[in-house]
Amino acid sequence: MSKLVLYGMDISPPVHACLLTLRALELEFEYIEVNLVAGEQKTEEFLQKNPQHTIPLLEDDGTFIWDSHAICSYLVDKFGQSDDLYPKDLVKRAHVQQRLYFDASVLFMPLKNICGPFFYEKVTEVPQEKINNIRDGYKHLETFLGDNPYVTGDTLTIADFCCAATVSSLPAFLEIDPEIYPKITAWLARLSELPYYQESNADGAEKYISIFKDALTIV
Ligand SMILES: N[C@@H](CCC(=O)N[C@@H](CS)C(=O)NCC(=O)O)C(=O)O
Repeated sequence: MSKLVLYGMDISPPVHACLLTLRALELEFEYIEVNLVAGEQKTEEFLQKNPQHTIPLLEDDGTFIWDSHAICSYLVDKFGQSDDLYPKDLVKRAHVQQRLYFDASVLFMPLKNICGPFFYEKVTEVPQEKINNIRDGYKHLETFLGDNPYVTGDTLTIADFCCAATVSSLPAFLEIDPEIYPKITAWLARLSELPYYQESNADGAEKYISIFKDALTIV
């Protein structure tokens, strides 16, 4: 059995996606905290492991994999007892991948584009356009969910973990109004029933949101 190490930080949404996947698969792993605000991702030692200086970073017996979407896919492919969380069927897999890319680009980048300047340059003014980008992501996700319990249909997959990890932290910048987004609201409530959800995602998301409470001005 490989020795897995996850490098992360408690408030990082993509780290939460990896924690959800690791715990769904009941895998043992070591967790190493990387303090981004202190710049620990830019040390020579970390850059050797991930020159893109991002967390999450997974170490599996000397192999380093970064980007939460790549990590979650790898974990299910390598260690999953079944392919439920990341189907091998080409069409089903394509649908999961579409949602993963949607998370990486449409959902996550608007979050990073606000929190990066806040943490590293102490920027507290947020242009309305950045909030509009988050709203666009909510609208698409609400449509994708339709009448399905999960983002790709009837089955829980890593696409739910990745999208939920981001979306549950985005209320730091834009509330998810249950009247406007009933499907997203119900989906997050459904995921929150997973036994490992609170520890893997909700605690960190609550902490993330609390950091931004009353800290930003939309201009
Ligand atoms: N698409 C990447 C995003 C990773 C990312 O940007 N992580 C942030 C923390 S949430 C980070 O490491 N920021 C530090 C940096 O970019 O230097 C993923 O899903 O893993």
